[in-house]
Amino acid sequence: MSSDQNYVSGLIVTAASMATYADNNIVLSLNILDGGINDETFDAFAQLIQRIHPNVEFRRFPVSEMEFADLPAWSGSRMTYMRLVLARLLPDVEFVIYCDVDFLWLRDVAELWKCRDSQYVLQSVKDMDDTVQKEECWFRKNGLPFNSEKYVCCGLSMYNLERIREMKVIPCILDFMRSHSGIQFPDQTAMNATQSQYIGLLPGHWQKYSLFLAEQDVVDGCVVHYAGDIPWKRTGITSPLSDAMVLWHAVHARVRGMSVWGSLAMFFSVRKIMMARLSYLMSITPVMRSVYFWLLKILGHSICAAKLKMRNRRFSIRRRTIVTVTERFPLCEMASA
Ligand SMILES: [Mn+2]
Repeated sequence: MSSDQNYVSGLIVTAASMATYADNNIVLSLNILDGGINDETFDAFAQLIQRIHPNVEFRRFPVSEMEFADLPAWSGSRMTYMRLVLARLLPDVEFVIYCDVDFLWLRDVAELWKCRDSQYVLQSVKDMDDTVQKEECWFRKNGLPFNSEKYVCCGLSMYNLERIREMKVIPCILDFMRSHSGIQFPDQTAMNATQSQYIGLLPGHWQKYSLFLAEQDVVDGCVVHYAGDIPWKRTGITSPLSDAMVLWHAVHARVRGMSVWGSLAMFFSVRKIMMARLSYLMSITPVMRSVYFWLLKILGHSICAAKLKMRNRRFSIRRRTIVTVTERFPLCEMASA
């Protein structure tokens, strides 16, 4: 996992949920690529995870975005490139699971660990349709072959570091990024373009996108990726406060010993919370939905309506299910730092 101080809430939920669902008999070895987390915050975070899982060990690696200063920023930072330093930072490690910190684990990581297959450089889940379509256009425009069935999202990905070192994959990826302009998903695009024959597909439950999260996914157990839907960053009419987001805040609140409302209020104003929730409820209620989209259109927000319609293939999650999931988490009170 990689995080800076701004993403600490994400790191807490990602690691706490992984620890909660992980088999207690495994050693959960967490490698944190630290882009500038305060020491007090890191200690409070480590204590919290140790309270959740009996066998957890931490390794903290200071990393700097400056190493990748010549590559384009992604969502305002270069932390995405930290995946590329794993093979160097962990010279004696064969396999590693990399996980972004906009995740919520509702499944045992030990089960994913068993899926590792040494014929691949990288194993991951197919990306969402929107992304695959965008990438298909870009690949075609650049005269590159594209296999839409094998285009993966690197947000949660399992790497064979041994093969990466042997096959000199990293220089090849950097080279690709430096020689192509207008790359849409920096190192992910490069990984898919250069390693396509060494990519293994994982079952879909190892990455369910929050924008399309259904009740059944939660009940069956999956890993949720809040891709383009970060629960602590944006709310408003076009980023509605969905049930998937409420689920994230419920877990965040639980492990930090606060109320769901308290978790939301940490990041957003009351007005924004109300608007975002109302927007969500309107856009999932059958009749209201058409009225709402029509209203937005005549008020001159047609782009906003279209965006919402496109994103709004969300399903509702029952309150009972959210409570059941949340109660699996130990009630903690993370030292405020
Ligand atoms: Mn992500």
